[in-house]
Amino acid sequence: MNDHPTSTPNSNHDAAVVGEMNLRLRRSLMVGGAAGLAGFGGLSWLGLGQSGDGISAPRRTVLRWNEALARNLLGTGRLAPEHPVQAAKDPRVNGRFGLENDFDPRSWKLQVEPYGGQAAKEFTLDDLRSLPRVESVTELKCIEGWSEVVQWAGVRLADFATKFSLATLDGSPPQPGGKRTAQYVALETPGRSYYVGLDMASALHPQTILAYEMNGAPLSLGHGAPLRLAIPVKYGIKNIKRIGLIRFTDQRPGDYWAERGYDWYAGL
Ligand SMILES: Nc1nc2c(c(=O)[nH]1)N[C@H]1C(S)=C(S)[C@@H](COP(=O)(O)O)O[C@H]1N2
Ligand SMILES: [Mo]
Repeated sequence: MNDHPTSTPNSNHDAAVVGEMNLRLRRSLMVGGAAGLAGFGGLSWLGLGQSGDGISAPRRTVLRWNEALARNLLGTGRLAPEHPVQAAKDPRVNGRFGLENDFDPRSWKLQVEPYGGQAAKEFTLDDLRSLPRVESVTELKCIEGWSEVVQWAGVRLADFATKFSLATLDGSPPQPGGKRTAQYVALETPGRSYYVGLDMASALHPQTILAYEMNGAPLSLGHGAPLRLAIPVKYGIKNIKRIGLIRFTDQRPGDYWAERGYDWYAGL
């Protein structure tokens, strides 16, 4: 498996990537803003001004519009396109935050902090392999402008959470938006050099996979061995490699790239 480094974690790289991301974010906000205003008959509507919550009316509309868009994409039955397995290729190794340190996959265990302050749990790769295996061939889309079709194999994050009662207070199956279900999932590399936060609807999406194989082979270290996230309803930045910890929580988790100017949601 090709494993050549294409990005080095240094400040020049950081600055370049943040610059590019800010540009894209500004563009997407402009598009969102225009669409939000169009629905209200154009700029004359700007005159409506403030309402009680201190957010100006046009801005509030954009927020609502973004929420509505997210709900549409995540509504029941909305899947990211699946591709024929023949279309799958090895993506470049992109992003090595949290992969720098010496690491022995054999002594790795997945740490989990279940919802509602239940005792922390540990899982081995065999624990994960004992759950139903799913395969999915989806596009990995990097915000830097490239994408690749990749075949993933592993276990649905939803199946994992359900089987071990990780995301609800009473052991019931998790429901996004449900009263007893955690609102967010935090995922971190061992040592937390890289970390992502997910809304529950995206985390429980049927194509969101804790992956231990890529393109028919165990993950290489560069692609996140022994376990990474494949989440095709999000950009590449959320597809965290080398997961060390998963936490189910109502506190919106920190997110490496969101803290560097990029959109926290990062959905497609
Ligand atoms: N631990 C970790 N995971 C990460 C990153 C990273 O820097 N560190 N980069 C992300 C980004 S920006 C992308 S596009 C994908 C790339 O996955 P790949 O290297 O398997 O192609 O990994 C994501 N997961
Ligand atoms: Mo990326």
